[in-house]
Amino acid sequence: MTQSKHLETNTIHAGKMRDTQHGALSTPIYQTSTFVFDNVQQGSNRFMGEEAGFIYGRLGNPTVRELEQKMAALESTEDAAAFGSGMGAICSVLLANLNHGDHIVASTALYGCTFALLNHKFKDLGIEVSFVDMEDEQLVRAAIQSNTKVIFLETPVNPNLVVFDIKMLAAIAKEKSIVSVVDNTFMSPVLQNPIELGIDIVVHSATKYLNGHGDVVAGIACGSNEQIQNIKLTTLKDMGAIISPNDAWLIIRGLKTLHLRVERHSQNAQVVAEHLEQHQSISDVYYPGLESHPGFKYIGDQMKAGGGVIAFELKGTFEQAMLFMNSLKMCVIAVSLGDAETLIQHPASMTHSPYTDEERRDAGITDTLVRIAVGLEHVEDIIGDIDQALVAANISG
Ligand code: LCS
Repeated sequence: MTQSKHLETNTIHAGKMRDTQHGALSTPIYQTSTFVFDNVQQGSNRFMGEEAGFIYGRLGNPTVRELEQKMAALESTEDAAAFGSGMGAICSVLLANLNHGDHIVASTALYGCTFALLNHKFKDLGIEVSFVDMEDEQLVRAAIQSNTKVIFLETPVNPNLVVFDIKMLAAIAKEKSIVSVVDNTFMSPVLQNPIELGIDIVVHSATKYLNGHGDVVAGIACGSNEQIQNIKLTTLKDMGAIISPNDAWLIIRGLKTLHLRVERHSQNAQVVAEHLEQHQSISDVYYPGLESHPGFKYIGDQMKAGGGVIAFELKGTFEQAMLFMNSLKMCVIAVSLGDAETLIQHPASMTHSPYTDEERRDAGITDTLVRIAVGLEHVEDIIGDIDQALVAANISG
């Protein structure tokens, strides 16, 4: 495996298997469900772990393995496991580290389905959950119990872009011998490396920036050999949320341009956020790249830039906010983020609809909040489309 200290090189070369048979430059797609053994003894040895080699598609695949090794290098850790969705990764990581009677501390606002998993399903399974404002160290410390096994957070938070102090939270987790997990989907390894800041496991919805082209749903978990082995031998193997070799290949291809795409997403978003902030029709803009944002102090140290997602509130009514979105001509109304196309959505009725009204209020997700995942189009076209839609919605400010 060729590994460099430069992420740009690793997105292309790290984990790369060499096709010794034919010399293919592009990684072969091993579209197979099972692997043929030379004899019974070899099959038995592989099952017993006495011989390296592939066994069966749910237990591993060479194309998937390349993606995993590449992601381990990009997140500066030992190993990774790939999944069929971000939720598959999150659920598998958490259930590998939590049992009935254990407790997890999570941030108040999270992606809607992560929140639903913790607040609904885990509670039903007898796993205790505390949601805390992780900006406040004392609240986090106060939430920790003798049975706390995991701290879980997203930063920046989906959808309102709150930023947490990763180093501080990782230090608390270490001190208390709790496994720390960060969802790094919004930043990608180009902008943020939680493991270098002391976090144990990083998860991603690979559906977003990692793949980057809006044609795959997938997830990744990155961590120590011990952690990944535990996940692979328990929840990945037995719950089976695996990625297909074809989707792994698409992500390997997407990763080759990860740094270029994420840098441009972030540059475009910075320009759009600055434009929105001075626009008379907008009351609030939530984007960590703006000096006015409380997360701005983490830029440079914890995160290299603000990323590609912005949330904002219009000055008009709820109906005008909907009219604004319906009036866009180039930006499309769609959930997800990290794609070439600029995507706009309404968290309260879409990505964060699993929250009750009260839970959404507690998490700071208002009914008029709009989230825009800035794409790779020319930034003048993105701003032009937003401006004409604000005029069409008759939001005067
Ligand atoms: N974590 C974060 C931060 C996410 O934004 C998402 C999906 C997930 C995990 C789950 O990943 P998936 O299973 O979809 O691959 N976020 C979405 C969003 O904001 N719009 O649509 C999906």
